[in-house]
Amino acid sequence: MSTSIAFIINESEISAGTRGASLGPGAMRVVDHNRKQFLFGKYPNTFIETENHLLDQPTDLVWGKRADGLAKVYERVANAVKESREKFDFTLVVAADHGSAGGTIAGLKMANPDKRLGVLWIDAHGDMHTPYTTPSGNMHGMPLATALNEDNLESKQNDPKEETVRYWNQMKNIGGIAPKIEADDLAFIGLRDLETPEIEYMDRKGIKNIAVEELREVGVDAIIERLEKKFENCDEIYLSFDVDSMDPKIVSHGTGTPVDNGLSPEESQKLLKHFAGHPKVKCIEFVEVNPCLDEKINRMAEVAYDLMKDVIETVENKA
Ligand SMILES: [Mn+2]
Repeated sequence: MSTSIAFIINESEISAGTRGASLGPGAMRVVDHNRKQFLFGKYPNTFIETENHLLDQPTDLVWGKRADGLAKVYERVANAVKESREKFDFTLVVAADHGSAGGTIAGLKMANPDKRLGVLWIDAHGDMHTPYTTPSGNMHGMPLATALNEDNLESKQNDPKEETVRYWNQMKNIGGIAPKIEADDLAFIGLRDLETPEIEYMDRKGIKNIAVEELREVGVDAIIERLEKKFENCDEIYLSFDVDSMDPKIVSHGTGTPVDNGLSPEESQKLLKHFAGHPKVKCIEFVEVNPCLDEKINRMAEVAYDLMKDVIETVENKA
């Protein structure tokens, strides 16, 4: 019996600070076509309806920009992921910006409310901001706080208006389950651009980051071993791969918020292949390819595509 696989394509870019990530999934399809792999055609594709038209208008939700639209996208992503999780062995989410990944986590939890869900977040950023702490109001920096049902009022910086808070609470409570994950079951690799409220939150909760230098020093295998222990008591693991976890000087700057000194594609590949083959991993997400910002034409999409292909091949050979 082979493993059943499905794609969810989410072109929502309303929570990023820069436009263009909505073209990321398409840029990866271009690579697929040019390489004559036809991977996207091999498995069912579900497209998420976006609210990207809201970007053609200013928003007055300063500390949670376009939270009205993102709340709708969350709901759609959560329902699609839930359904896919119930129907298929493995779901590959190819998304634009990282903002709606909280919807992915919600969907996985909604499919199995009694299961303990672990999250491996490979990213340059912590994505644990809230409307109360964000310096920018860009909601792609907040998906993990929705999953954790966290306002982080201890590190409060802003006074979001009532409407923003209403949509924020809606996102935290999707599926009637809050929180979706516990801080103990969250692991980070590659964080190197964190703001004070996020650092304070991590310190309070004892959440650790595996820095790029540390990973390089001890080796990917030792990191995998550590993560295996970390997720020992989780029933399921979701892996979210933000391409900005990788080094823009090695890959390209084809992503909204590139940060120097990131992972190499080889290190990323080793991590992704291990977890793609992991029996507890049922969903992996790729996010934040932005071909509009790519100084090497479509390089970021090529690298992300190759990693995604490795994931699919690994999943296909999973028992
Ligand atoms: Mn991210």
